[in-house]
Amino acid sequence: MPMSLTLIHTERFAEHQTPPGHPERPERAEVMDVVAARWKSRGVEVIPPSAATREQLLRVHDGDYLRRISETTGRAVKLDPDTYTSPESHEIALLAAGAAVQAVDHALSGPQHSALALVRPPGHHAERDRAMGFCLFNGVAVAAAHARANGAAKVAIVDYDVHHGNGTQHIFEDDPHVLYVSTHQFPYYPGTGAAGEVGRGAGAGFTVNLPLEVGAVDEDYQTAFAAVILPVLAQFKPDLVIVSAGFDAHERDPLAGMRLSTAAFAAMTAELRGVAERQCQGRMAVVTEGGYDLQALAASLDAVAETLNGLPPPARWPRSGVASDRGRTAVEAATRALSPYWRF
Ligand code: SP5
Ligand code: ZN
Repeated sequence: MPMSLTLIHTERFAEHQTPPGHPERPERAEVMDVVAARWKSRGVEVIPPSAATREQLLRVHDGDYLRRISETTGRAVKLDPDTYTSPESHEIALLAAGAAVQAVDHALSGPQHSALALVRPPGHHAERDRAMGFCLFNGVAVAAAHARANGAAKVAIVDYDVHHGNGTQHIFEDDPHVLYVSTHQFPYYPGTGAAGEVGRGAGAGFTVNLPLEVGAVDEDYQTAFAAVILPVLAQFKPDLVIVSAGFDAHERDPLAGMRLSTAAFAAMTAELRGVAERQCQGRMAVVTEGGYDLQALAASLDAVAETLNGLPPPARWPRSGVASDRGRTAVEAATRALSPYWRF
């Protein structure tokens, strides 16, 4: 069945400024503007977000932390060795988290509804009480908690940003209703995401980490999807799929050392769309995270939107032709840690 795609975006995302030379720069929002305008001209609905509410944010952040961030309004503040505010950042970060919530609302509003939120700043490093790694509010976590509060019994978050989403993992690590799955370069910033981190207490087994050695190629990610991610998602049976879509595992990205092609982002999106169609009538919300090469970001966002719009395309994994066992190594570590919880 054709899928109806909605983009959530506002040109105001460029108002969050970072210091000169910082990779998470406002030009990233200008790329998102161009992508949104292109899809709008092709008939896709583009809607501006409204700010996440205090009630929505409090599901995953501490009240004292919300106050600390709100006190940066009107000021340029260094929150962390690589996380900064400009005078507008608090307001814009509220819009970014609100956009993730709106993407989820759209996805939950009917069958075959998918949404792509084009946002900055990103969110997946933000902890309950701490800004980190360019992230102020954890928009995907806020959106997943919003979905749970609005009738989704089980939510799957898949995070293919090249960095491990420490904040998202920690916020849901004892929650069996929110599955967190991450592929990431490892060892690398922020240091978390070893295969042995599988969740805690009632959430044991509901954190799935695929730590990949630097240099991983398209085939390594395909292996991780085929051997771990798709089998776990099929057994979990989510009511909604949320994607933390970072594009910094792209071969052009200046921050990290992975070698994904643009087509691999389309393939991952197609695999996850397949999961959503089999498990939850196509309900799927994709929210941007990192991705610091502007050309790679533009091309990859386009490829993701293309994959979500209209008829389902087959997942066509590109071939790099590079011989690599990084995928197999990650799969072995993950299946060893997770075999008490899932069938592989
Ligand atoms: C969302 C996202 O992609 N965030 C990426 C954050 C990457 N940060 C790398 C930081 C590297 C070392 N940080 C120590 C700061 C010393 N100035
Ligand atoms: Zn990242």
